[in-house]
Amino acid sequence: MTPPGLEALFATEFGQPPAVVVRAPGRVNLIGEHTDYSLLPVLPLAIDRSTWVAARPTRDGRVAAHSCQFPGRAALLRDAPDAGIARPWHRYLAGLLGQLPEAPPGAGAQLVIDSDLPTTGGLSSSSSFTMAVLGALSHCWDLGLTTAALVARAIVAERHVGVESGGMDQTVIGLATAGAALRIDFAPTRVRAVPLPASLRLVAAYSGEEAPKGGPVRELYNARVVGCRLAATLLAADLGLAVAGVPTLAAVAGAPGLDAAVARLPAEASAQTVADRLVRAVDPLVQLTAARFPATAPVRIRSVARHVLGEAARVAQVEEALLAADLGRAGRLLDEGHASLADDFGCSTPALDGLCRTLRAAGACGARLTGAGFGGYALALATGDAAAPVLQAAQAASGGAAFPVRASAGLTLSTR
Ligand code: NG1
Repeated sequence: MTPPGLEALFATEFGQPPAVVVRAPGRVNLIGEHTDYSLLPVLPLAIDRSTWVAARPTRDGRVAAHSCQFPGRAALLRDAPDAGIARPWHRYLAGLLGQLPEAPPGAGAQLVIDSDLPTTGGLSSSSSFTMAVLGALSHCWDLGLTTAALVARAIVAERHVGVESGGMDQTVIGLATAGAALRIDFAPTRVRAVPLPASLRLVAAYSGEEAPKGGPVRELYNARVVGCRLAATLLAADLGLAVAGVPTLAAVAGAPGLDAAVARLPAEASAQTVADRLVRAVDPLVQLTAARFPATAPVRIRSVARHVLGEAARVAQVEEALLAADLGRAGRLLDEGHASLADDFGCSTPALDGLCRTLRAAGACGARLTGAGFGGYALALATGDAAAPVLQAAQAASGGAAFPVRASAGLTLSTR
C-alpha cells in the first residue's frame, strides 16, 4: 500500500499532485547466494516492504527530488547531472539519469521518494530505489521501456556505483509474482514463479551490523567476483573447455571431472599469477564496470568456487522441496547454504552465525544470511506453528529489528 501522506507531501513540495506512483519492492533471497554474477541460478522473492516514487514530468530539463529518508533536496541538470553533487544519494540519482540517454531534450521531473525498507544491508534497498526511480522517469518521459529493459538498465547503473553485482535483485524486483519465489536463470534471463507452500512463514532479522556497499564491503564483494573469474579460468584450462570474454563459473558447471578439478585449484592466487601461468591477458579477469581490481592482490579461489557450485545445486534442490511442500528439507538446505557461506565463501560474521543459531533454536526449519552478507540481515524459514516463537526470538536477538516477510508482486505503477 502507498505510504499515507506520500501524495500530500508531493503536493506540498511541488505545488501539484503527482502524475504517477511507482512501487518497487525489496527482496530476500531464499537460496543461490553469490551465484548470480557467475551466471548461475538464484531463488529470491520480492517482499512486502518497498520504495515508492511519486513523480510528475516537467519541461525544464531538471530532476528535482525529495527523499523522506535522506536529507537535502536534489536538483540535477539532466544534461550535466554530475555537476557539483555532494550527497551520495544525489550521485546515485545522477547515475540513473545516465541510463536514460534517449529522454527528449528538456525533459525533467519532480520526484518524492519514500521507503519502509531498512538500508542496513541485505534487503535490496538500493536496487529497489534504482528500479522505482527508473520506472517513474521512464513513465514521465514516455520512453516505453519494458520491465525487462528497466531491469537491464538498473543492473548497469548499480555496477557504476562500484559493486560488480549480478542481476538477481533487479530481476526479482521487476518480475516477481505475489505468493511465489522466483527462480531466475541468467544469460539469457529466464524466470519462473515457484509457488510457496501455504504453511511457509519467513522472518527477516537484523544482525546489528551494517553492510553498506561503499568502502570495505565493496572491496570484499569485488574480490569474490574476481575469485570466481579466476576459478572459472583455471577450471576451464584444467578440463580443456573454452572460455571467451569474461570467464564465469556457469561455463564449467556440470562438466565431467569438475569436483576433482575444484580440489586441484589453488586456495588463493592473484589475477596476475593466473594470467601468467595460463599465458593470457589479465584484463578480462580484473576489469570491473567502475574500476580495475588490483591484479597483484591475492584472492580466495578454491573455497569460493566450491561454495558457488554447491550453492547453484542447492537452488534446484530448494525449488524441488518447496514444490513438494517439504519445509524440513528446504530448511536443512538453507542451513547448508549458510554453513557454506560462512566456511567456504567467507561472507558471514559471528553476529550472523549467532543470529541463525538463535532462529533455529526457536524452531525455524532453517536460517541463513540473506543478500551479500558481511553483516546485514538473516532469513528464517518456519512453519505456521513455529512462526510466532521464531519472530519473538528474532526480535529479542535483534533488539526489535525483525519482521515477518510475505512474498509480494514486483514493480507496480499506478497513474493518477
Ligand atoms: P545485496 O547487497 O544483498 O543487495 C548483492 C548483489 C546481488 C547478489 C547478492 C549475493 C547488489 C545490488 N546485489 O545483494 O547481485 O550478488 O549480493 O547473492 O549488489
